[in-house]
Amino acid sequence: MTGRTIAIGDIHGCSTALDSLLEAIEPNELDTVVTLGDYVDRGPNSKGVIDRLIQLSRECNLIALQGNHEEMMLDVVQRDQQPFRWLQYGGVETLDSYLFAGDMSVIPAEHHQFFDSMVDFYETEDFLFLHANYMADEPLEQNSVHVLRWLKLTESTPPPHFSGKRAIVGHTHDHGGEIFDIGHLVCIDTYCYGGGWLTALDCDSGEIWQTDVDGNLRNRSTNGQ
Ligand SMILES: [Mn+2]
Repeated sequence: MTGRTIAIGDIHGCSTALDSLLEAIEPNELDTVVTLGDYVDRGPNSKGVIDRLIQLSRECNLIALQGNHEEMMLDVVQRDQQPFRWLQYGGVETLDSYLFAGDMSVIPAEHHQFFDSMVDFYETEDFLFLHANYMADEPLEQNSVHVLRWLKLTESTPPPHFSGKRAIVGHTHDHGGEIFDIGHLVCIDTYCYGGGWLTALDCDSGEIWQTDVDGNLRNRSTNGQ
């Protein structure tokens, strides 16, 4: 018996949405869950999101990708860089969630272990998973971090990847909160923190789960989707 392969889009501190989403999905030890990055910043409880993802890693096979927001955070909390850029892009909310009072020791060792476990991409027989974007004619391992973590689909929408695999990505949110699906590429960053949804996609069956920032599950049978 093989498990499901489920991708989860940009969470951005929306821990209540994540809790409800996982309650609906009920991941088990046979399932692979690929979180597409951007766990922290902007939303209300980044610390709670990381706590829940650590718990999730004990419930299923969790593959956690690194988003550009984790890169900005780790530049500050692990690499001692100037905080201005990160704070401008939502880091203030993240530090608040850790009850930051001037000392980075508020970030538990377990969280650093989680951050250290993040990968830049994940690939299966049928799918490519990455945070932001890809170069269609290159294997993912040759793609730059700039492309994989930062390049918006609005700057460059790639043609099908040469591997023939379908790409599942986040990072470029739709202001209307809807999934962007052009066949060879699916973006499931549906803007939860800004009034949209947190989206999970079962990549093989096409089943979709969505929750809002308050944890309400979207009823997809009555909305014509
Ligand atoms: Mn991003």
